[in-house]
Amino acid sequence: MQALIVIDVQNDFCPGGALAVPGGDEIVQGINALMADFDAVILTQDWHPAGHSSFASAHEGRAPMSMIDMPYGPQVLWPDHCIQGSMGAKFHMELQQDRADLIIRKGYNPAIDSYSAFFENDHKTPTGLEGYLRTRGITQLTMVGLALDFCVNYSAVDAAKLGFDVTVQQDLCRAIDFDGSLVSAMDGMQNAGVTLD
Ligand code: VGL
Ligand code: ZN
Repeated sequence: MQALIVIDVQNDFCPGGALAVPGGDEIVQGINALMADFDAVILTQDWHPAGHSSFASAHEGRAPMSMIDMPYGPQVLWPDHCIQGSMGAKFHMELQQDRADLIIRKGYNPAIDSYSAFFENDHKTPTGLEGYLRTRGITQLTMVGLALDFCVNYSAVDAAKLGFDVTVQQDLCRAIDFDGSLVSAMDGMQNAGVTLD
């Protein structure tokens, strides 16, 4: 069983959004077309409460895109984005949502960010996606979406560590590319045994 996992194709990660990824909207039609090739389609949705601890605005005097040490490790402070129920948190209007078997939300814990679709950034707290995939007998995953160097990267590496057969289809991803993040993400995925297609 093969699943397509579509990571965070949401308005805030597309041009005009609060944390716009360059070209983020260019991948939508290609992702829609790919859905027919899979047994299961899963969408992930970054879903933060207002005042989330990953927002620079929640830390007095801190600028967006600066780093902070959280109890679970270093964390980039982001502009406010993907606030629960907001327009920015909605999927891109043209993303085909009807084909999705599961929509998994992440980043709802106010104290911990969650780039990965499998674990929060403490690398311990599960989202439940692993159990869903295993109970459905899904072993092969193809990942696409936003952003290649953050949520796609963390999701792909976690999935590979959990023993799934993981491919990232790069032409249907776009990156933030902040402070060397893209180069280190590509290295990390390669080392984890992710197939970069
Ligand atoms: C993401 C930064 C913050 C992502 C989510 O989807 O890659 N990046 N929240
Ligand atoms: Zn986020």
